[in-house]
Amino acid sequence: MASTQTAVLVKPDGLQRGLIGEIISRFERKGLKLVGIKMVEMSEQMLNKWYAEHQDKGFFDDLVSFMGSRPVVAMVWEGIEAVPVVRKLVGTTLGREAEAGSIRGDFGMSQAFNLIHASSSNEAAEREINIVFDDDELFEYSSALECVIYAEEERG
Ligand code: 3AN
Repeated sequence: MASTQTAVLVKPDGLQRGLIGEIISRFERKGLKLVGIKMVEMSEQMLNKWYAEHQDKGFFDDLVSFMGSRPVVAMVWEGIEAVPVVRKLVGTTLGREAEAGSIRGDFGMSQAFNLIHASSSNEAAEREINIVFDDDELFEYSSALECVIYAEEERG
């Protein structure tokens, strides 16, 4: 099975809450592979592209101004079915209803301040990765752990 990539942003509230290490650690422990990471202040132009599907929603202006208010930590994680795996680890949008054990379920109470963004599809992941990362900021490397994380037939 082929590995795919997904984009994650630890939002300004996640940074303020000191959750960067906790979040990275959860993805590492799951068996996902980190292939890109950087701290970035998202410009209005980047955010308009990033949240294009929400531009008609009432919360759009607040969302863009919140996401641009402080830096975010952007990451690209890789693995088999990385998009749904990461969405599951992140939990549903509203923190106070998110499943216990998920990042939002364990650390969040809010809908607007829900700590983290994760791509919702492979197409969204490709688009989002291109907004934040240049090609030379993404890394291909072999992971020493891969042979114990996946069975041989899964690695293909
Ligand atoms: P998710 O991040 O779970 O995929 P989306 O795509 O529905 O959620 O929403 C994108 C972002 O917009 C959310 N992460 C959240 O910060 C914000 N948002 C969604 N719904 C609301 C709302 N009703 N009020 C304020 N902010 C919202």
